[in-house]
Amino acid sequence: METTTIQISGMSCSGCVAKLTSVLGRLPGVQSADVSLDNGRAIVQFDPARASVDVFKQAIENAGYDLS
Ligand SMILES: [Cu+2]
Repeated sequence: METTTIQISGMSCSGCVAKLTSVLGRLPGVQSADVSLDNGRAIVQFDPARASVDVFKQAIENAGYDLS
């Protein structure tokens, strides 16, 4: 497993956190997604053979948030 931290801008409430946690958590190869509103970031634990940071970033943007 690998862990990556992704900075996200545009989250404004716990609903955003729940949405992104769900979006990231559903991606193949993701073991856990820990999204923090206060820090504006997601910490994702994943299997590098099945998932990549690029896929996470794309999913975050598709959900309507920006990468900072
Ligand atoms: Cu929100």
